[in-house]
Amino acid sequence: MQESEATRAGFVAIIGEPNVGKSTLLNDILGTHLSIVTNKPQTTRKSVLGIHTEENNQLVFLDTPGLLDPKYELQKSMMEYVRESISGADVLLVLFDVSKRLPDVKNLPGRLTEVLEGVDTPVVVGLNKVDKVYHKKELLPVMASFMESGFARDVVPLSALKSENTEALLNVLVSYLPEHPFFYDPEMLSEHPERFFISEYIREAVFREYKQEIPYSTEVVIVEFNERESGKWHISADIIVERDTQKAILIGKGGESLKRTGSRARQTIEDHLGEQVFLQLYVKVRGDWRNNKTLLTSYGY
Ligand SMILES: Nc1nc2c(ncn2[C@@H]2O[C@H](COP(=O)(O)OP(=O)(O)OP(=O)(O)O)[C@@H](O)[C@H]2O)c(=O)[nH]1
Ligand SMILES: [Mg+2]
Repeated sequence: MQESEATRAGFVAIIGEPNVGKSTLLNDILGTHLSIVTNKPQTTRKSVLGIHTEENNQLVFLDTPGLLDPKYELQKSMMEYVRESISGADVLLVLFDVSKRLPDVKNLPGRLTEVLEGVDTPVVVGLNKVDKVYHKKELLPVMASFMESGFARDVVPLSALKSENTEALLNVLVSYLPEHPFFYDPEMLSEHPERFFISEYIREAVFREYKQEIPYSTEVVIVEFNERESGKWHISADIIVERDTQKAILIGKGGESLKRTGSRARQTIEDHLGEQVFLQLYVKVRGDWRNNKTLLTSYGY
């Protein structure tokens, strides 16, 4: 980059219903497993910042929790993350999953219209999971209606999973960024502390290992994180659940389930840190933590 050349830089909030592929898209753009992904909705709970720097452009993405009608204090704070991310954004990327149903601009989910009320930031619509759409022509009228209604300035069909059309999406998004110096060092991918990613990778392992309500009743708190000059890094974490019965399920017969979860998480953490890790997990019960404001604050919500 030459000093004299103008740079563009700004914030892109990725918003949408749960499970539409927001985190997968961020990871695809950054070319790394930054934001956790599972096949279950409500995986992302906080905004995850990811920085994509090209020659003269810097896009700072915020991957946000999927939109929902909050039933717990936890979910209220998740939606607060969405609102904050929207309010700081230069452009909004509203993502839809078109693999099962095509979105109808005249009948958008209430929580989406609600969160966008009074917001005049430009919207780019991403139609994700087109790898699952056999008759791609069906997308054309949907794209046209998003444009004609004035909801979107641009519409981009894509597949985050197969990395299809994400380059085109980036070009569109860049066009909405202001001329501005870079916000971050071009080498940086994110700004969260390592502890954040480690707790996320453990939560991802729990989401992948357990069914039904367990993932949703689980939080992860890093208790110890010791970098070592030589030898394995020591990490210990509490897995918080709401009831004794959940604790028993998490641990499993003879501790087998917890062991599997731990080794799954350890692999992801080692890939991320590029270091060998000794990971200790403890399961703790904190009744109704999802509604306990003091606990939620201490968990960073
Ligand atoms: N077929 C297909 N699947 C996808 C695509 N993008 C994401 N997925 C899958 O959709 C599921 C949800 O992906 P996530 O990236 O976690 O979705 P999200 O919108 O971040 O979900 P929340 O954080 O829960 O709101 C995962 O199983 C992904 O592999 C895609 O382009 N095509
Ligand atoms: Mg997500």
